[in-house]
Amino acid sequence: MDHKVVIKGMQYAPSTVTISKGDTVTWTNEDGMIHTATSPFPVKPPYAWNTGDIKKGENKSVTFTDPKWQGKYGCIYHGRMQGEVKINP
Ligand SMILES: [Cu+2]
Repeated sequence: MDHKVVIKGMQYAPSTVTISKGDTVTWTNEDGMIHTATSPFPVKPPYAWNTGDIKKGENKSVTFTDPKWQGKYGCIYHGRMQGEVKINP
């Protein structure tokens, strides 16, 4: 299953997505600046997962094959952006 998150106004919407293992989350950036969706939060390497740069109008997807990838995530460039992926057991 694919879950969609829109990035707009420096916020992830919805801020929390609850998914099943193996599902995909797709982020779409509607802001004029580049964002990422990157775990863990606070964002610092080594990353559990990372969309890489998402430019305006672009989509990037991550498939959550590892339950340990659940938790809060943020943006590499903007420290106050915060979202969360919950993975059902
Ligand atoms: Cu950002």
